[in-house]
Amino acid sequence: DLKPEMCILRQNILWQLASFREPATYKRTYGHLLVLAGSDSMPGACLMATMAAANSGCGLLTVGTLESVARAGIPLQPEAMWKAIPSIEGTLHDGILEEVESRFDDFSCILIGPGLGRTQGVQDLVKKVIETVDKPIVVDADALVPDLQEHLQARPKEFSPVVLTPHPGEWKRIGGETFEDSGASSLTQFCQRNRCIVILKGPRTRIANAFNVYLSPFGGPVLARGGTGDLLAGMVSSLLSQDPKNPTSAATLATVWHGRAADCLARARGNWAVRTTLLLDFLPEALGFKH
Ligand code: NPW
Ligand code: AMP
Ligand code: MG
Repeated sequence: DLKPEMCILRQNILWQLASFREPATYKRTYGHLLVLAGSDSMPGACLMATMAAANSGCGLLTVGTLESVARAGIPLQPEAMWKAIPSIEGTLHDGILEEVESRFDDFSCILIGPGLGRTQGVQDLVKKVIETVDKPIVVDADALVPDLQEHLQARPKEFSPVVLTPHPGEWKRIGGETFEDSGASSLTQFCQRNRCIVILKGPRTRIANAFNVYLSPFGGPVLARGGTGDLLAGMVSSLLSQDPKNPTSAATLATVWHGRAADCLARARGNWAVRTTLLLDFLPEALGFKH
């Protein structure tokens, strides 16, 4: 019985993102992410995840969302392709899958969750995506539904990896232990049981797969404001869309990059007079480029 230990992540893993791109590459070399996010009352979460994805390297980006969200988002993020449907009860529902069907083979990763809200329509969409779609999936925020473990266990074994990004409240909702009790063994067992990777967010974010647990010492209280998790979800899914077979690598790199950018932001601007999206301006500095 191997006891997993927590391994502390170091900043130097980011060299992988700072290194140059091969000259003979083009946009499709770098993945195509589909973001399923937003509701009539939370367009911002969808936008923040989309902006973070657009700023962290994915080659193509499609957003499947509501018409109200797309209307607000298009002028702010023209790099993304927007596919939109009318809402039912103010939220997205599985009708969006038909809307994006024609490009479905193209997607190398799906992010589901930020700002979706918690209607039955959202729960049905989450169940369908997890149980039937063979793509790498990042599950965040409102897509972390109470029945998530059931859906994960119903997902065919041979399907692509799933990464969960809960904060302690969402972790409790999906049946994880308390944050304090979620040590290395309990996290790896959760990952084995549900065939997933977990980024358990907090002041010291833990990343677990079925065998190992990593701890990120980066990021601080400047991150304690709305939308920082939506940015992280965009970054994890962007990196996963570029390297779909390496979910642990996408999860650890994105967490360290996000945390380091937060440290750069706090050093330059302090912890108080900042807004969440300003973190994106510090992504290059976190990789060692001059601000
Ligand atoms: P309490 O009462 O604080 O102790 P929710 P959410 C508990 C969107 N957003 N961090 C907490 O307990 C997201 O994308 C939209 C946080 C409470 O009972 C989601 O779609 C924004 N919570 C949606 O809002 C910007 C913690 O968990 C519960 C916790 C809801 O997301 C903001 C909160 O659970 C936001 O990102 C911790 N460390 N520990 C926008 N601009 O559009 C315990 N809890 O209500 O599901 O979580 O994060 O508010
Ligand atoms: P969410 O609650 O989903 O918006 O996610 C919040 C993000 O901010 C996660 O990545 C947390 O790890 C991070 N975060 C929040 N508060 C702190 C803190 N005090 N120190 C370090 N990271 C934090
Ligand atoms: Mg969140």
